[in-house]
Amino acid sequence: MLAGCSFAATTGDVPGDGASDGSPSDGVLTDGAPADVPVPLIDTDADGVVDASDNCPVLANANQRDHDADARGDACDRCPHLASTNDPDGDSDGVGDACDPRPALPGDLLVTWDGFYDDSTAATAWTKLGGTWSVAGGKLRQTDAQTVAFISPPTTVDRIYLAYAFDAITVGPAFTISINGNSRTIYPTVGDFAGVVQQTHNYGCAITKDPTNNVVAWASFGGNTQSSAVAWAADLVAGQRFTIVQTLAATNRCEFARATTTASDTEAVDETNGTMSLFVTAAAVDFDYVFIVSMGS
Ligand SMILES: [Ca+2]
Ligand SMILES: [Ca+2]
Ligand SMILES: [Ca+2]
Ligand SMILES: [Ca+2]
Repeated sequence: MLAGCSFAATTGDVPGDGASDGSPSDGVLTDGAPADVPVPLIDTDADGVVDASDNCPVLANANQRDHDADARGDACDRCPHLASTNDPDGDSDGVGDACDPRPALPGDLLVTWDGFYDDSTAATAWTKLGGTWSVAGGKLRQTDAQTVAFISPPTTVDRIYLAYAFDAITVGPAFTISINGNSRTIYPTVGDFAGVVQQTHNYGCAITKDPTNNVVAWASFGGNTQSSAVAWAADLVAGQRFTIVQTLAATNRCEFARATTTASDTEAVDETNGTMSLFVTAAAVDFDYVFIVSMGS
């Protein structure tokens, strides 16, 4: 016992060692001995959520959002839309291998992640053309099933890697519009165009319910050449979920998934850089998320 130290004779716990085994150095208040004190509640990132229950303990994220429900918050999840894919990140560029268009080459950068929560930037900052857009219930919703609708994030990227998921709400019927005096039938379609800045070419990936009622996934090359990647013998119907991943660099690669069925199509391109738009025609759709990576040159 130290002279003048009135509590040093205790055999009880002492705070701060992190142990909880009841030993004299135990920091947990369990036995009522004189040295017992409660373990301080540490909140390293000062976001109001103590470390022990914070899904990003060293990055402030008071809302604790975790889109893929893998217990890692969106704010520190290297693939916030794919569960349990934070690691590995082989090139250490902050984009997890599972969602990195170039997993062995550093320099890719996540520039847009939107889970379409109540404070989604899509509700205000995204550019909308046609359609009736809203953000509610964790979705970006377009509810006008008889129009041509576009929406674009306020993001321009060097080269585009794009992933998104959507659910069909209602589909079709097809309708006719006049473009430059020519009548054109608009079929139910959901997809994107990733375009080249200040040029006319666009490289898209989309699915369409075609005139034979099959679902066709296609890649658009140069804005006017379409090639069917797959014909799924099933209707695009309400309640179905689709995912599309587009990689636009030296090639325009489209990957599609509906339930367990996947398909892909690749078009050679010789231009890069651009913006992107989601588009919906003759359908009402909920987008669940959009994830955009800018690939380094
Ligand atoms: Ca915290
Ligand atoms: Ca945090
Ligand atoms: Ca997560
Ligand atoms: Ca990476």
